[in-house]
Amino acid sequence: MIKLYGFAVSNYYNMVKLALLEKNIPFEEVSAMASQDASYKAKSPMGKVPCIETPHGFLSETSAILNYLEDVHPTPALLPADAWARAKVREIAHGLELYIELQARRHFGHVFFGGPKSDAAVEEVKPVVENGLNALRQLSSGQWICGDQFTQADIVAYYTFGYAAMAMKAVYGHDIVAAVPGLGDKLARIGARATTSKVDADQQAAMAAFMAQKQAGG
Ligand SMILES: N[C@@H](CCC(=O)N[C@@H](CS)C(=O)NCC(=O)O)C(=O)O
Repeated sequence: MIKLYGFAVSNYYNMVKLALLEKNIPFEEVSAMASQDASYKAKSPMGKVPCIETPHGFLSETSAILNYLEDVHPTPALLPADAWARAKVREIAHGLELYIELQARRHFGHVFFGGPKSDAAVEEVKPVVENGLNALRQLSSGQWICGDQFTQADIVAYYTFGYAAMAMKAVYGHDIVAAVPGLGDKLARIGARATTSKVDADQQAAMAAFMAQKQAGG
């Protein structure tokens, strides 16, 4: 059985978890924190969360994991059958990661963990995210993020905007969901799925436990 390493507060972890649930793949969750320890890096070479353990060995990087799951469990499909349509899903998902998630993430330390605000990040992040939002506005069509099929693009979008929207609002007062027409409805549609509700409930419980531990000085 596949083992999913990480923790439920992590948005990347939740992308993989949602894909596993959507595909009805049995899996076991193994609690693990991101770490530069050699023992964890043997599993996830950059020390990041998540990674999965498969019969073949360990695999890290969320997009690689999503595509592996698609290859070994093609149904229910999270990518369209047509090669061009698959590429368009990946185009959106990759853009979301590079130009929205990784940019907004530069503010996470400050917004979520009370760390210092970086002047360089304040200046540099906004224009890249604006470009990312313009790209999404241009590429997204249909009732889901990429067309009329629920795909990897929905999974990546949902767990990208969850934290990125909070961070961008906190730093710039900018509502990046409202900035893309129809995006709020699409995210609500994704969030209403039974699978997503399960992942979100686990995320909220993990977040509450994390905050309680922090307040207790842990
Ligand atoms: N490129 C990685 C990013 C994963 C990532 O950044 N995970 C966060 C937790 S949400 C993490 O491990 N952060 C700790 C670190 O960057 O050292 C992926 O696609 O899986």
